[in-house]
Amino acid sequence: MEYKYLNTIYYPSDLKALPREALPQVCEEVRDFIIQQLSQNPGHLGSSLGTVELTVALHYVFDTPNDQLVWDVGHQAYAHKILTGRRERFHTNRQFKGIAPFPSPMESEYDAFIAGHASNSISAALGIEIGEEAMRRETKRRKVVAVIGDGAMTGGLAFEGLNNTSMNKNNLLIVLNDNNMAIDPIKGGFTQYLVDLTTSARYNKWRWWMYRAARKLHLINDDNKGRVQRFTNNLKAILTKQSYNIFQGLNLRYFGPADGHDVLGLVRIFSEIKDYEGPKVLHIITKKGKGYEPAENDQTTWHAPGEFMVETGERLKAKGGKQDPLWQEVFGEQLLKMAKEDERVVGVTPAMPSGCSMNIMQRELPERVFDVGIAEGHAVTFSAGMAKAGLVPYCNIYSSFLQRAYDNIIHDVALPKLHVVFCIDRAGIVGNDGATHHGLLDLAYLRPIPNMVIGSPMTKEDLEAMLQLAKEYDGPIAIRYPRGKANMKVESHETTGEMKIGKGVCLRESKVESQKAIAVLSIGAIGNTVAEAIEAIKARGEEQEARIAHYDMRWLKPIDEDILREVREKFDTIITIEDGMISGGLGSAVAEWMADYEAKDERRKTRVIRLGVEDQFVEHGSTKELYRLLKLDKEGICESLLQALEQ
Ligand SMILES: Cc1ncc(C[n+]2csc(CCOP(=O)(O)OP(=O)(O)O)c2C)c(N)n1
Repeated sequence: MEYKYLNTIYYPSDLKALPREALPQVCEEVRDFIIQQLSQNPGHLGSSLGTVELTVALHYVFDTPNDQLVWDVGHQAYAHKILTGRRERFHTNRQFKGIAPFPSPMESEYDAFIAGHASNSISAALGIEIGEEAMRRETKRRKVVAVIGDGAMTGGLAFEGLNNTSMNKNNLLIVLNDNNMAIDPIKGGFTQYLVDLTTSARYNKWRWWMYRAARKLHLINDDNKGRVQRFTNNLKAILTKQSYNIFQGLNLRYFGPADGHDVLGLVRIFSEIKDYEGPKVLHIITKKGKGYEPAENDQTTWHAPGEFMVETGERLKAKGGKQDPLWQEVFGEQLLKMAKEDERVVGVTPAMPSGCSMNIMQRELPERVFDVGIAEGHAVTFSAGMAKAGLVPYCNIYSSFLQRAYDNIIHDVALPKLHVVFCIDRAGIVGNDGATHHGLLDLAYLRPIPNMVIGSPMTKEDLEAMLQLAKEYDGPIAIRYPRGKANMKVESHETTGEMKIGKGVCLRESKVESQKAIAVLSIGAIGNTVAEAIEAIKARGEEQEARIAHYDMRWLKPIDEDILREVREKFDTIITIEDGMISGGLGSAVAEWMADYEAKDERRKTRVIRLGVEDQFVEHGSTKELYRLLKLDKEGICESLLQALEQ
């Protein structure tokens, strides 16, 4: 596509060389570029369209990469990538070996801090700001800017950052990008609060004008600034019958609300406030999906719409139909069913009702679903409180986001042994969202916690049964399942057995004696790939296939010791397979059990081969490419099994 300006912009220095009047046209071109690119190579569309003007203005005014731009979540940073050396590679965004899905300091010096998980930008930016001061750099003093959405602002970490910002001497600029949306519409006090703030915009304009005039007349200087600020805040309280706004109450200078789509206005404001001493907040109002009608009209769907036709707005993504539901839909339907049968059942989600399909229940029983904002720690402790009162909360959190709530799980749920059901979505490899979003650590981080029960279903039917069982189990219980299409019951399996906590199932017996045979123990949906690998071995020749037994362990904790005793008696070689870190999960559990057993009974050593993810962060790409990379796809598992059979 021919773009008058964009084709000449490689780095912010090229942008800065343009006259101000060119900026609205630059924005149009960046916006069009994002729409065209994302229609073919899917990604986070709505948020990135909403921040085009903001990004252009920031790079126009600030001296990046010396000045540090910290994006929160980073799903809104496509314009930033495009203007900072990655335009020509942008068609590889989120793809295997392509550019990273979120800002990554490992990829570009323009990405000041890692992003992907919400609400860390203020803390990180404040740390950089204070660190810079402490290091007393010879180089030009950097300015530090955090850009945070109103959704990410609902996270506790953001408030911790704000509070600390108010306590320290610093010059941090926080841009609050307020579009009144997260992925789903945001509810809650803070959002209403921002709406109220926005409606007092006229006062703020007046105050801003007065402030500038007073500064010019030297009526305000750095010494009396605080007092003047408090005076004007008091005046505002009298005029608008409102007390301080929350930012002013924290001694942060508050500017705005400003129109976040007026690029020239933003350039003016940034130029004006960037050198002001002290911490400050600029509140801007934007529209998610700005400039592309379908995205403006259905903001949740167009948060990450998949491929689409630009002209018609038709989305090309095939959704899971009735025959092959997504794991998420299985969860959503089962939760609704149980909620209808049992009044104690409630759903809790930290801002992901559509992502985890709790919106199925939300539509029918809205008062029984609690979307608590982007607040995983709170979601867990809130669930603990509800459990204490007698409800049965199904707290659904994506595996990688649950990392944020580790102590809440331990201290508030596991220790008092409260009946919270953790439904851990997006477990295993998630694909194009990459390293920040893979759910590879959950088995390892949950297993050492006393009182935890941990299960992972291999099929749709198993997930339903586990969710049902979890309702009757009176204690903390976690059920983890991946993203994507749910696997159906495999008819050829010898037995699927009744679902019981702590009981696995033998899916396939070996047909020959021990030394020559191997037992494969898997957990979760990856068991289906194991089954396919064994079928592939069978297709090559019956002899090898006859030497493989396959067990679906179903539960990591309590682990099925009957199975472990059985396989130890029958086999010399045991292979564990999981879609998580090798260290700490099923492989560790089995190896530890064998070591403990053999410490008491020296008769024979069992060889345990552990397959899973080695000690590394896994990059982005399609799940197919990544499972291939990790040798956890059918071919990889096939190879490992054949190798084990040969040894
Ligand atoms: C800790 C964490 N929880 C949940 C998410 C999933 N998530 C990604 S974007 C988003 C909404 C963010 O809302 P906001 O900050 O207002 O940005 P917007 O999407 O409106 O541009 C959520 C919940 C996440 N990235 N990190």
